[in-house]
Amino acid sequence: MEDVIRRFRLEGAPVRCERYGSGHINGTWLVRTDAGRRYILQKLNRSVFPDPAGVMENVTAVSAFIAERTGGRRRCLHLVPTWEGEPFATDGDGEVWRVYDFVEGCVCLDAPETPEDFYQSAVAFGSFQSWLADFPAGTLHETIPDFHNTPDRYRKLRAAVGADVCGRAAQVRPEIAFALAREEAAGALQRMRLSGELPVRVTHNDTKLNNVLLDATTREAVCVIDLDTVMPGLAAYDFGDSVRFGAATAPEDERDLDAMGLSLEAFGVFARGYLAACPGLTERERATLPLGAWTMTMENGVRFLTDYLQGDVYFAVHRPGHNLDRARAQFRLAEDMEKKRDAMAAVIAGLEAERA
Ligand code: ADP
Ligand code: GN1
Ligand code: MG
Repeated sequence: MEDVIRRFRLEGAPVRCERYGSGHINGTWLVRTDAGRRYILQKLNRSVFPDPAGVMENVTAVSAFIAERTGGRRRCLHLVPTWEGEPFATDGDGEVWRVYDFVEGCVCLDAPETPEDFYQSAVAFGSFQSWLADFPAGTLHETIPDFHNTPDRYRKLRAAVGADVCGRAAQVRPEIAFALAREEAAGALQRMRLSGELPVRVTHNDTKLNNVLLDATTREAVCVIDLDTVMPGLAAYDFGDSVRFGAATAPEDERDLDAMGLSLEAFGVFARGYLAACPGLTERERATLPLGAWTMTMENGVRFLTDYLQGDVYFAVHRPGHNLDRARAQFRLAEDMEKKRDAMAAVIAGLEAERA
């Protein structure tokens, strides 16, 4: 790692390098230099992102577009090039590394500390989508094909159950049955995307609260990070994944399932911020936001369960059974959302009435 960091155009010589953050995909380190500068060093997950050059082209283009659109230095990520002027470096093992300026003076939260934090994250993700409304979507690489193609996620689950490479399927029959019973409903958004009923926009696609930075002092939204999955998608994905993660009453991997549910208050807070930042959503898009929350919750549950069956090869795990805990928590959350479907729709309708 010492060797690779020296290939980037840092200010000062690196003096410390420590693991950082709670992402599930890339390796992330915080680097300090003797000039007092801080940087984020990342090792891109090569099995998740088979085309790293495509990922880096997307990140470069999207960051430049937002920088120009907003004129704010802290509004987007800034890549630090290598001494040769490249956006990333490849080491002797074929691993791909990149460096970002550390965005100073921010907090990155795994759970909102106040409703206002969550509101600000809605403003951040909503603004992100609004800023990218005229981005030439056709130039984006599809960094992970079928990322939010929920029926395809189900196909992968069924294949994993069939292969059962770790012999774990027998012990998770109830979870498999829960998922399969909802397969048809979980495919609704994808069908609406294919039929053209919902417009395809440039979306972030991984809108967890810990993919946004808030100012440490004012607690206002600063910027959206983790741009590896920026691709054409539906507004309901971005809205939905934020709700899944941040409007839940417990963490994504909660083991006490009775603690897991949807906070309708938090749902309302997020919806208010998102609709304010994205005023151009169509009526149909607004109506499908609750479906987005439920679909993203089911989809993540299916993905965690699939990864558990495959032997934990995709998401970073920190304890035995971690992916199964995550799947169970997502399914419990989805079940609670089913009970609160009408209430979620009423919240959206209420916000629309206020705006009219
Ligand atoms: P992953 O894909 O593994 O989730 P992220 O790009 O989200 O990786 O980075 C992991 C964590 O590192 C983030 O949640 C955030 O805490 C921190 N981080 C990433 N980039 C920056 C940055 N430029 N400035 C400050 N913190 C950052
Ligand atoms: C991953 O990279 P990270 O930790 O922000 C995943 C998301 C999941 C999320 C679940 C590229 O997000 O799709 O929703 O974990 N990212 C990728 O916590 O697969
Ligand atoms: Mg992340």
